[in-house]
Amino acid sequence: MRITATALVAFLLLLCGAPQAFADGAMAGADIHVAQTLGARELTVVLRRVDAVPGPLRVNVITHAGSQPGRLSLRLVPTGVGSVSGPRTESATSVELRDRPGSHDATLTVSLPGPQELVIDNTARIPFVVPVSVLSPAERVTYGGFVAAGVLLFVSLVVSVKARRSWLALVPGGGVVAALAVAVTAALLSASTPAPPVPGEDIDATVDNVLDPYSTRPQSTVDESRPPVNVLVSVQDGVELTLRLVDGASGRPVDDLLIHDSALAHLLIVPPSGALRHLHPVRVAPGEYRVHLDAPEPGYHAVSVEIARRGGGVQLLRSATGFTLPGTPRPAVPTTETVRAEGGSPTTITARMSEKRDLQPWLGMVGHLIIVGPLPEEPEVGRAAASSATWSHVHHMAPLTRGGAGGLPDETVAAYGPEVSFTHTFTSPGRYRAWIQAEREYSLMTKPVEIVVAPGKEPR
Ligand SMILES: [Cu+2]
Repeated sequence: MRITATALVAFLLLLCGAPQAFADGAMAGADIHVAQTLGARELTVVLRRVDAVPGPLRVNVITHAGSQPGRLSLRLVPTGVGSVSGPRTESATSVELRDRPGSHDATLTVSLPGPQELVIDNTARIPFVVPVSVLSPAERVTYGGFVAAGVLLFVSLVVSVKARRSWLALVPGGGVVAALAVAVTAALLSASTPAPPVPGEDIDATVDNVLDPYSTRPQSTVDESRPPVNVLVSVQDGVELTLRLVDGASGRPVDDLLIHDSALAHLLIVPPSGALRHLHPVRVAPGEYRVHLDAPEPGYHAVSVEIARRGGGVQLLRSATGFTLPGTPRPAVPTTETVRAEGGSPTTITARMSEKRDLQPWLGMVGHLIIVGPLPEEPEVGRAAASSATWSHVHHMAPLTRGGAGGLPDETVAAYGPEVSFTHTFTSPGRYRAWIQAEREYSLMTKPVEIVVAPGKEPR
Protein backbone atom coordinates (compact mmCIF):
# COMPACT_ATOMS: atom_id res chain seq x y z
CA MET A 1 0.00 0.00 0.00
CA ARG A 2 2.81 2.35 0.84
CA ILE A 3 4.30 1.93 -2.61
CA THR A 4 1.04 2.71 -4.37
CA ALA A 5 0.45 5.78 -2.21
CA THR A 6 3.93 7.09 -2.99
CA ALA A 7 3.39 6.34 -6.66
CA LEU A 8 0.07 8.16 -6.57
CA VAL A 9 1.66 11.27 -5.04
CA ALA A 10 4.53 11.13 -7.54
CA PHE A 11 2.09 10.67 -10.40
CA LEU A 12 -0.01 13.68 -9.37
CA LEU A 13 3.07 15.84 -8.86
CA LEU A 14 4.44 14.91 -12.27
CA LEU A 15 1.09 15.42 -13.93
CA CYS A 16 0.93 18.96 -12.55
CA GLY A 17 4.46 19.73 -13.66
CA ALA A 18 4.32 17.90 -16.95
CA PRO A 19 2.93 20.53 -19.37
CA GLN A 20 5.88 22.80 -18.57
CA ALA A 21 8.34 20.10 -19.55
CA PHE A 22 6.98 19.46 -23.01
CA ALA A 23 5.63 22.93 -23.71
CA ASP A 24 8.39 23.60 -26.25
CA GLY A 25 7.61 20.60 -28.33
CA ALA A 26 3.89 20.06 -28.01
CA MET A 27 2.65 23.61 -28.24
CA ALA A 28 3.62 24.24 -31.83
CA GLY A 29 2.91 27.78 -32.87
CA ALA A 30 3.49 31.23 -31.49
CA ASP A 31 2.12 34.67 -32.11
CA ILE A 32 2.55 36.47 -35.45
CA HIS A 33 3.12 40.23 -35.41
CA VAL A 34 2.45 42.07 -38.68
CA ALA A 35 2.87 45.81 -39.21
CA GLN A 36 0.37 47.21 -41.70
CA THR A 37 0.14 50.73 -43.08
CA LEU A 38 -3.56 50.69 -43.84
CA GLY A 39 -4.88 53.97 -45.22
CA ALA A 40 -3.60 56.71 -42.94
CA ARG A 41 -3.18 54.31 -40.01
CA GLU A 42 -0.04 52.46 -39.01
CA LEU A 43 -1.29 49.31 -37.30
CA THR A 44 0.35 46.31 -35.72
CA VAL A 45 -1.81 43.22 -36.07
CA VAL A 46 -0.99 40.43 -33.65
CA LEU A 47 -2.39 36.97 -34.43
CA ARG A 48 -2.30 34.97 -31.23
CA ARG A 49 -1.37 31.32 -31.17
CA VAL A 50 -4.14 28.93 -32.15
CA ASP A 51 -4.39 26.11 -29.62
CA ALA A 52 -7.19 24.07 -31.14
CA VAL A 53 -8.90 23.69 -34.52
CA PRO A 54 -11.79 24.39 -34.78
CA GLY A 55 -11.18 27.06 -32.22
CA PRO A 56 -10.72 30.75 -31.61
CA LEU A 57 -8.08 32.99 -33.20
CA ARG A 58 -7.49 35.99 -31.01
CA VAL A 59 -6.39 39.10 -32.86
CA ASN A 60 -5.00 42.28 -31.32
CA VAL A 61 -4.94 45.43 -33.40
CA ILE A 62 -2.47 47.91 -31.94
CA THR A 63 -2.91 51.52 -32.98
CA HIS A 64 -0.42 54.36 -32.66
CA ALA A 65 -0.53 57.99 -31.54
CA GLY A 66 -2.67 60.14 -33.82
CA SER A 67 -4.43 57.09 -35.31
CA GLN A 68 -7.96 57.79 -36.55
CA PRO A 69 -10.71 56.12 -34.50
CA GLY A 70 -13.19 54.00 -36.39
CA ARG A 71 -14.37 50.55 -37.25
CA LEU A 72 -12.14 47.95 -38.87
CA SER A 73 -13.54 44.79 -40.39
CA LEU A 74 -11.69 41.50 -39.98
CA ARG A 75 -12.37 38.36 -41.99
CA LEU A 76 -10.64 35.00 -41.80
CA VAL A 77 -10.67 33.07 -45.07
CA PRO A 78 -9.27 29.53 -45.39
CA THR A 79 -7.34 29.46 -48.67
CA GLY A 80 -5.93 25.95 -48.66
CA VAL A 81 -6.44 23.53 -51.48
CA GLY A 82 -5.69 19.82 -51.45
CA SER A 83 -5.33 17.47 -48.56
CA VAL A 84 -6.94 19.50 -45.78
CA SER A 85 -10.66 18.85 -45.97
CA GLY A 86 -13.60 20.10 -44.00
CA PRO A 87 -16.17 22.84 -44.18
CA ARG A 88 -14.53 25.95 -45.62
CA THR A 89 -16.16 28.45 -43.31
CA GLU A 90 -15.21 32.08 -43.24
CA SER A 91 -15.30 33.95 -39.98
CA ALA A 92 -15.88 37.68 -39.71
CA THR A 93 -15.94 40.30 -37.00
CA SER A 94 -15.12 43.95 -36.57
CA VAL A 95 -13.13 45.94 -34.10
CA GLU A 96 -13.82 49.47 -32.93
CA LEU A 97 -10.59 51.46 -32.85
CA ARG A 98 -10.57 54.01 -30.05
CA ASP A 99 -9.21 57.52 -30.02
CA ARG A 100 -6.42 56.53 -27.64
CA PRO A 101 -3.58 54.41 -29.01
CA GLY A 102 -3.27 50.88 -27.72
CA SER A 103 -4.44 47.33 -28.22
CA HIS A 104 -7.92 46.41 -29.49
CA ASP A 105 -9.09 42.83 -29.22
CA ALA A 106 -11.14 40.70 -31.57
CA THR A 107 -11.80 36.99 -31.88
CA LEU A 108 -12.31 35.00 -35.07
CA THR A 109 -12.98 31.30 -35.50
CA VAL A 110 -10.58 28.95 -37.26
CA SER A 111 -12.66 26.24 -38.92
CA LEU A 112 -9.86 24.10 -40.35
CA PRO A 113 -6.08 24.05 -40.28
CA GLY A 114 -3.85 25.04 -43.19
CA PRO A 115 -3.32 28.25 -45.18
CA GLN A 116 -5.53 31.19 -44.29
CA GLU A 117 -5.81 34.87 -45.10
CA LEU A 118 -6.75 37.51 -42.61
CA VAL A 119 -8.54 40.19 -44.63
CA ILE A 120 -8.63 43.62 -43.03
CA ASP A 121 -11.13 46.19 -44.25
CA ASN A 122 -11.59 44.16 -47.45
CA THR A 123 -8.16 45.39 -48.54
CA ALA A 124 -5.16 43.97 -46.71
CA ARG A 125 -4.71 40.22 -47.03
CA ILE A 126 -2.26 38.66 -44.58
CA PRO A 127 -1.35 35.07 -45.50
CA PHE A 128 -0.48 32.63 -42.71
CA VAL A 129 -0.80 28.97 -41.85
CA VAL A 130 -2.54 27.36 -38.91
CA PRO A 131 -0.61 24.17 -38.27
CA VAL A 132 -2.39 20.91 -37.61
CA SER A 133 -1.38 20.01 -34.08
CA VAL A 134 0.72 16.91 -34.28
CA LEU A 135 2.44 15.11 -31.44
CA SER A 136 6.12 14.34 -31.81
CA PRO A 137 7.20 10.75 -31.03
CA ALA A 138 8.59 11.90 -27.66
CA GLU A 139 5.27 13.54 -26.76
CA ARG A 140 3.36 10.45 -27.82
CA VAL A 141 5.55 8.37 -25.49
CA THR A 142 4.99 10.91 -22.71
CA TYR A 143 1.22 10.73 -22.99
CA GLY A 144 1.33 6.95 -23.40
CA GLY A 145 3.51 6.63 -20.31
CA PHE A 146 1.16 8.70 -18.18
CA VAL A 147 -1.89 6.78 -19.42
CA ALA A 148 -0.17 3.45 -18.68
CA ALA A 149 0.86 4.69 -15.22
CA GLY A 150 -2.74 5.72 -14.51
CA VAL A 151 -4.14 2.34 -15.58
CA LEU A 152 -1.50 0.40 -13.61
CA LEU A 153 -2.10 2.57 -10.56
CA PHE A 154 -5.77 1.64 -10.66
CA VAL A 155 -4.88 -2.04 -11.12
CA SER A 156 -2.48 -2.00 -8.18
CA LEU A 157 -5.12 -0.33 -5.97
CA VAL A 158 -7.64 -3.03 -6.90
CA VAL A 159 -5.07 -5.77 -6.37
CA SER A 160 -3.99 -4.47 -2.96
CA VAL A 161 -7.59 -4.26 -1.79
CA LYS A 162 -8.81 -7.58 -3.24
CA ALA A 163 -5.74 -9.82 -3.19
CA ARG A 164 -4.92 -11.74 -0.05
CA ARG A 165 -1.21 -11.53 -0.62
CA SER A 166 -0.16 -7.89 -0.37
CA TRP A 167 3.09 -8.48 -2.28
CA LEU A 168 1.00 -9.05 -5.41
CA ALA A 169 0.32 -5.28 -5.49
CA LEU A 170 4.04 -4.77 -6.03
CA VAL A 171 3.76 -6.06 -9.60
CA PRO A 172 1.46 -3.31 -10.99
CA GLY A 173 3.10 -0.84 -8.55
CA GLY A 174 6.44 -1.50 -10.20
CA GLY A 175 4.75 -0.99 -13.56
CA VAL A 176 3.53 2.42 -12.40
CA VAL A 177 7.08 3.45 -11.54
CA ALA A 178 8.42 2.16 -14.87
CA ALA A 179 5.68 3.91 -16.90
CA LEU A 180 6.29 7.16 -15.02
CA ALA A 181 10.03 6.90 -15.65
CA VAL A 182 9.40 6.46 -19.39
CA ALA A 183 6.90 9.33 -19.48
CA VAL A 184 9.16 11.75 -17.59
CA THR A 185 12.21 10.85 -19.68
CA ALA A 186 10.23 11.37 -22.89
CA ALA A 187 8.85 14.67 -21.56
CA LEU A 188 12.36 15.91 -20.78
CA LEU A 189 13.63 14.76 -24.18
CA SER A 190 10.73 16.28 -26.12
CA ALA A 191 12.07 19.76 -25.41
CA SER A 192 15.20 18.98 -27.38
CA THR A 193 13.71 16.93 -30.22
CA PRO A 194 12.71 18.84 -33.35
CA ALA A 195 9.01 19.52 -33.87
CA PRO A 196 7.29 17.31 -36.41
CA PRO A 197 6.71 18.73 -39.91
CA VAL A 198 3.57 20.79 -40.20
CA PRO A 199 1.04 19.03 -42.44
CA GLY A 200 -0.54 21.48 -44.81
CA GLU A 201 2.73 23.28 -45.34
CA ASP A 202 3.09 21.63 -48.70
CA ILE A 203 -0.49 22.44 -49.64
CA ASP A 204 0.30 25.86 -50.92
CA ALA A 205 3.91 26.79 -51.34
CA THR A 206 3.05 30.44 -51.68
CA VAL A 207 2.44 30.92 -47.99
CA ASP A 208 4.68 29.94 -45.14
CA ASN A 209 3.76 32.29 -42.36
CA VAL A 210 3.08 29.44 -40.01
CA LEU A 211 1.88 30.49 -36.58
CA ASP A 212 5.33 29.62 -35.37
CA PRO A 213 7.84 32.14 -36.68
CA TYR A 214 10.47 31.06 -34.17
CA SER A 215 10.22 27.35 -34.83
CA THR A 216 13.36 25.35 -35.20
CA ARG A 217 11.87 23.22 -37.93
CA PRO A 218 14.56 21.88 -40.25
CA GLN A 219 15.25 24.32 -43.04
CA SER A 220 16.53 21.69 -45.46
CA THR A 221 13.25 21.66 -47.37
CA VAL A 222 13.41 25.34 -48.19
CA ASP A 223 17.04 25.97 -49.01
CA GLU A 224 16.67 26.16 -52.77
CA SER A 225 17.82 29.57 -53.89
CA ARG A 226 15.34 32.17 -55.05
CA PRO A 227 16.02 34.52 -57.93
CA PRO A 228 16.16 38.23 -57.18
CA VAL A 229 12.98 40.23 -57.20
CA ASN A 230 12.28 43.32 -59.29
CA VAL A 231 10.18 45.97 -57.62
CA LEU A 232 7.99 48.10 -59.91
CA VAL A 233 6.69 51.30 -58.35
CA SER A 234 3.71 53.30 -59.54
CA VAL A 235 1.74 56.15 -58.00
CA GLN A 236 -1.99 56.80 -58.42
CA ASP A 237 -3.58 60.17 -57.62
CA GLY A 238 -0.31 61.34 -56.07
CA VAL A 239 -1.00 59.46 -52.82
CA GLU A 240 -1.57 55.77 -53.52
CA LEU A 241 1.64 53.85 -54.07
CA THR A 242 1.56 50.39 -55.67
CA LEU A 243 4.50 48.02 -55.54
CA ARG A 244 4.59 45.04 -57.87
CA LEU A 245 7.07 42.39 -56.90
CA VAL A 246 8.11 40.40 -59.94
CA ASP A 247 10.30 37.31 -59.97
CA GLY A 248 13.51 38.12 -61.83
CA ALA A 249 13.59 34.73 -63.57
CA SER A 250 9.99 33.85 -64.37
CA GLY A 251 8.45 37.34 -64.48
CA ARG A 252 5.60 36.09 -62.30
CA PRO A 253 4.24 37.88 -59.23
CA VAL A 254 6.24 37.08 -56.11
CA ASP A 255 3.84 35.68 -53.54
CA ASP A 256 6.07 33.67 -51.26
CA LEU A 257 6.96 36.42 -48.80
CA LEU A 258 7.53 35.49 -45.19
CA ILE A 259 6.71 37.74 -42.32
CA HIS A 260 10.13 38.92 -41.20
CA ASP A 261 10.83 41.58 -38.61
CA SER A 262 7.05 41.73 -38.11
CA ALA A 263 6.07 42.69 -41.66
CA LEU A 264 5.63 41.17 -45.10
CA ALA A 265 7.40 44.12 -46.71
CA HIS A 266 9.31 47.01 -45.17
CA LEU A 267 9.12 50.01 -47.48
CA LEU A 268 11.72 52.74 -47.04
CA ILE A 269 11.14 55.99 -48.90
CA VAL A 270 13.65 58.85 -48.89
CA PRO A 271 11.93 62.03 -50.10
CA PRO A 272 13.75 65.21 -51.23
CA SER A 273 13.73 66.60 -47.65
CA GLY A 274 15.34 63.43 -46.30
CA ALA A 275 12.48 62.81 -43.83
CA LEU A 276 12.50 59.00 -43.99
CA ARG A 277 9.25 57.11 -44.31
CA HIS A 278 9.27 53.55 -43.05
CA LEU A 279 5.94 52.02 -44.07
CA HIS A 280 4.43 48.55 -44.30
CA PRO A 281 2.42 48.17 -47.50
CA VAL A 282 -0.57 45.88 -47.37
CA ARG A 283 -0.83 42.87 -49.65
CA VAL A 284 -3.87 43.39 -51.87
CA ALA A 285 -3.23 40.57 -54.34
CA PRO A 286 -0.46 38.05 -55.02
CA GLY A 287 2.74 40.06 -55.51
CA GLU A 288 0.88 43.36 -55.24
CA TYR A 289 1.33 45.70 -52.30
CA ARG A 290 -0.27 49.06 -51.70
CA VAL A 291 0.37 51.93 -49.35
CA HIS A 292 -1.17 55.33 -48.80
CA LEU A 293 1.24 58.27 -48.63
CA ASP A 294 0.20 60.69 -45.93
CA ALA A 295 1.03 64.34 -46.81
CA PRO A 296 3.31 63.46 -49.74
CA GLU A 297 6.23 65.71 -50.70
CA PRO A 298 6.79 66.98 -54.22
CA GLY A 299 9.94 65.85 -55.98
CA TYR A 300 11.97 62.71 -56.47
CA HIS A 301 11.75 59.82 -53.95
CA ALA A 302 14.22 56.98 -53.56
CA VAL A 303 12.55 53.64 -52.79
CA SER A 304 13.78 50.45 -51.19
CA VAL A 305 11.81 47.39 -50.06
CA GLU A 306 13.02 44.79 -47.61
CA ILE A 307 11.46 41.37 -48.03
CA ALA A 308 12.20 37.75 -47.15
CA ARG A 309 11.29 35.09 -49.71
CA ARG A 310 10.55 31.59 -48.62
CA GLY A 311 13.91 29.89 -48.80
CA GLY A 312 15.49 33.00 -50.31
CA GLY A 313 16.64 34.91 -47.25
CA VAL A 314 16.20 38.62 -46.72
CA GLN A 315 16.51 40.81 -49.81
CA LEU A 316 16.85 44.57 -49.69
CA LEU A 317 15.42 45.58 -53.05
CA ARG A 318 16.00 48.98 -54.55
CA SER A 319 13.67 50.47 -57.09
CA ALA A 320 15.64 51.50 -60.16
CA THR A 321 13.21 54.32 -60.87
CA GLY A 322 11.87 55.57 -57.55
CA PHE A 323 8.98 57.94 -58.14
CA THR A 324 8.47 61.66 -58.67
CA LEU A 325 5.56 63.77 -57.54
CA PRO A 326 4.90 67.11 -59.24
CA GLY A 327 5.96 70.37 -57.59
CA THR A 328 9.00 72.08 -56.15
CA PRO A 329 11.02 69.90 -53.74
CA ARG A 330 11.37 70.99 -50.11
CA PRO A 331 14.82 71.78 -48.72
CA ALA A 332 16.64 69.04 -46.85
CA VAL A 333 15.89 68.55 -43.14
CA PRO A 334 19.16 69.11 -41.24
CA THR A 335 20.49 66.20 -39.21
CA THR A 336 20.67 66.74 -35.44
CA GLU A 337 23.88 64.90 -34.77
CA THR A 338 27.08 63.89 -36.54
CA VAL A 339 28.77 60.61 -35.74
CA ARG A 340 32.33 59.82 -36.82
CA ALA A 341 33.30 56.34 -37.90
CA GLU A 342 36.15 54.58 -39.61
CA GLY A 343 35.72 52.36 -42.63
CA GLY A 344 36.47 48.66 -42.41
CA SER A 345 36.00 48.15 -38.68
CA PRO A 346 32.80 47.77 -36.66
CA THR A 347 31.38 51.04 -35.34
CA THR A 348 28.90 51.23 -32.48
CA ILE A 349 26.31 53.97 -32.70
CA THR A 350 24.33 54.75 -29.56
CA ALA A 351 21.41 57.12 -29.18
CA ARG A 352 19.36 58.09 -26.15
CA MET A 353 15.74 57.96 -27.29
CA SER A 354 13.99 58.65 -23.98
CA GLU A 355 14.54 59.81 -20.40
CA LYS A 356 13.60 56.50 -18.83
CA ARG A 357 13.12 52.84 -19.65
CA ASP A 358 9.83 53.30 -21.49
CA LEU A 359 10.62 52.38 -25.08
CA GLN A 360 8.24 49.93 -26.71
CA PRO A 361 9.33 47.21 -29.10
CA TRP A 362 8.54 48.14 -32.67
CA LEU A 363 8.70 45.42 -35.34
CA GLY A 364 10.04 43.06 -32.71
CA MET A 365 13.04 45.26 -31.87
CA VAL A 366 13.75 48.12 -29.51
CA GLY A 367 15.60 50.14 -32.12
CA HIS A 368 16.11 50.32 -35.86
CA LEU A 369 18.87 52.09 -37.80
CA ILE A 370 18.57 52.75 -41.52
CA ILE A 371 21.79 53.88 -43.23
CA VAL A 372 22.16 55.26 -46.75
CA GLY A 373 25.46 56.30 -48.33
CA PRO A 374 28.03 57.36 -49.22
CA LEU A 375 25.97 60.25 -50.52
CA PRO A 376 27.11 62.19 -53.59
CA GLU A 377 27.06 66.00 -53.47
CA GLU A 378 23.41 66.65 -54.22
CA PRO A 379 20.99 69.01 -52.46
CA GLU A 380 17.98 66.69 -52.77
CA VAL A 381 18.39 63.83 -50.28
CA GLY A 382 16.09 61.52 -52.30
CA ARG A 383 18.25 61.81 -55.42
CA ALA A 384 21.44 61.43 -53.39
CA ALA A 385 20.04 58.30 -51.69
CA ALA A 386 19.05 56.80 -55.03
CA SER A 387 22.61 57.01 -56.32
CA SER A 388 24.37 55.94 -53.11
CA ALA A 389 26.12 52.58 -53.08
CA THR A 390 24.68 51.07 -49.92
CA TRP A 391 21.43 50.94 -47.97
CA SER A 392 21.48 49.06 -44.68
CA HIS A 393 18.98 48.20 -41.96
CA VAL A 394 20.57 47.51 -38.56
CA HIS A 395 18.83 46.40 -35.36
CA HIS A 396 19.41 47.31 -31.73
CA MET A 397 22.18 45.06 -30.41
CA ALA A 398 20.25 43.24 -27.69
CA PRO A 399 17.35 41.24 -29.13
CA LEU A 400 14.09 40.99 -27.21
CA THR A 401 13.78 37.99 -24.96
CA ARG A 402 10.86 35.69 -25.50
CA GLY A 403 8.14 35.42 -22.89
CA GLY A 404 7.12 32.27 -21.04
CA ALA A 405 4.58 31.30 -23.69
CA GLY A 406 7.22 31.54 -26.41
CA GLY A 407 6.02 34.81 -27.91
CA LEU A 408 7.83 38.10 -28.22
CA PRO A 409 6.65 41.01 -26.09
CA ASP A 410 4.35 43.27 -28.08
CA GLU A 411 4.15 47.05 -28.21
CA THR A 412 2.09 47.24 -25.04
CA VAL A 413 5.26 46.47 -23.06
CA ALA A 414 6.96 49.85 -22.45
CA ALA A 415 10.05 48.69 -20.59
CA TYR A 416 13.09 49.13 -22.81
CA GLY A 417 15.80 51.66 -23.49
CA PRO A 418 16.32 54.51 -22.93
CA GLU A 419 19.42 53.97 -25.05
CA VAL A 420 19.55 52.05 -28.28
CA SER A 421 22.80 50.94 -29.83
CA PHE A 422 23.80 49.46 -33.14
CA THR A 423 26.93 47.98 -34.62
CA HIS A 424 27.74 48.43 -38.27
CA THR A 425 30.80 48.19 -40.48
CA PHE A 426 31.08 50.83 -43.17
CA THR A 427 32.80 49.62 -46.30
CA SER A 428 33.49 52.94 -48.03
CA PRO A 429 34.47 56.34 -46.69
CA GLY A 430 32.18 59.29 -47.20
CA ARG A 431 29.10 61.00 -45.84
CA TYR A 432 26.12 58.86 -44.87
CA ARG A 433 22.63 59.72 -43.73
CA ALA A 434 21.09 57.53 -41.08
CA TRP A 435 17.80 57.42 -39.21
CA ILE A 436 17.42 55.94 -35.74
CA GLN A 437 13.89 54.72 -35.02
CA ALA A 438 12.29 53.74 -31.73
CA GLU A 439 8.78 53.78 -30.30
CA ARG A 440 7.62 55.54 -27.17
CA GLU A 441 4.07 56.26 -26.00
CA TYR A 442 2.78 54.53 -29.15
CA SER A 443 4.56 57.10 -31.25
CA LEU A 444 7.39 56.33 -33.66
CA MET A 445 10.40 58.60 -33.20
CA THR A 446 12.81 59.06 -36.11
CA LYS A 447 16.11 60.76 -35.40
CA PRO A 448 18.11 61.84 -38.45
CA VAL A 449 21.87 61.44 -38.01
CA GLU A 450 24.83 62.22 -40.24
CA ILE A 451 27.67 59.72 -40.22
CA VAL A 452 31.07 60.75 -41.55
CA VAL A 453 33.19 57.73 -42.35
CA ALA A 454 36.96 58.20 -42.58
CA PRO A 455 39.01 55.87 -44.78
CA GLY A 456 40.18 52.91 -42.73
CA LYS A 457 41.47 49.49 -43.46
CA GLU A 458 39.74 47.43 -46.12
CA PRO A 459 37.27 44.90 -44.66
CA ARG A 460 38.32 41.31 -45.20
CU1 LIG B 1 9.59 48.02 -41.35
